[in-house]
Amino acid sequence: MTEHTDTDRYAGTWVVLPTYDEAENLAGISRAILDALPGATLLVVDDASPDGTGKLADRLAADEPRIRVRHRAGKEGLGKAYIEGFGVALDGGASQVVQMDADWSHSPDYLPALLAPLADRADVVIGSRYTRGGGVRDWGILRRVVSRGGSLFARIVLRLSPNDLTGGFKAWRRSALQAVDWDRVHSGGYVFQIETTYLATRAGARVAEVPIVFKDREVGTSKMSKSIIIEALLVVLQLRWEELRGRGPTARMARDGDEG
Ligand SMILES: Nc1nc2c(ncn2[C@@H]2O[C@H](COP(=O)(O)OP(=O)(O)OP(=O)(O)O)[C@@H](O)[C@H]2O)c(=O)[nH]1
Ligand SMILES: [Mg+2]
Repeated sequence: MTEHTDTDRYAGTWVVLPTYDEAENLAGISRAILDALPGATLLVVDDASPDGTGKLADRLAADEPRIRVRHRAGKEGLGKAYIEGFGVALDGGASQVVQMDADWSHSPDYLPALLAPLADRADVVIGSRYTRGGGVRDWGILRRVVSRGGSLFARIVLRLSPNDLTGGFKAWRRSALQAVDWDRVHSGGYVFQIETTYLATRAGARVAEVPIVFKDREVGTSKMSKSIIIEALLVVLQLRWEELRGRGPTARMARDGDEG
């Protein structure tokens, strides 16, 4: 009866999948996610993709009750899509939530390993390229330096312990999502990943890393640009500045056994 056990095991697990022009990837990645986590709920958050990803998601959801779709009016960036998606998952009763990309960069094969530390030792788990056993495939030297350097910069400036702060493959306990003060998030774009790990850490969440090998997208278009890098540097400095001025986030994490 392994099937039954698996379903029980991932009931209450939600995977939030933001999409913008992922029509070529969505059907396959959705199937792979639900195969990896049989009892889970998959929430697609689509920002009115011009390529019809949202309509495709509706068709998939019509045939598969584990798939839900949240349509947003227009492209507002990854961060806004995630904040809305996390809210929907919490309202839906999620006990743990995964965030991941729809372009196969984050292999669904890692999902069980990513979730495992939530059972005991972590409140947030980062799928990490920069821990032993992790890595990147198909990236040129420039992209490697930017990603690695960005993580290192944020790690030093914000005094955080994870090695991979810019990756977007993460798992959250419900209590960790609830502990983050989402109104504090500055960034709509990619620095969102740094910011959320920072906010979770300051809120009192225990953060763990598990190794992943990141694969570059094969279809669709990349959105990395110079302005994204500059935004990341400025936001990291701003977070540190606010903290030095005594206006940083405060501990809000409820521990098991705490009241409330
Ligand atoms: N809902 C929504 N999803 C987005 C938005 N921007 C990106 N995404 C999705 O977020 C995930 C990560 O975006 P990517 O474009 O793959 O970002 P990346 O991995 O940094 O860059 P490349 O893979 O090189 O393009 C993918 O599933 C995108 O479809 C957005 O504005 N709204
Ligand atoms: Mg990508």
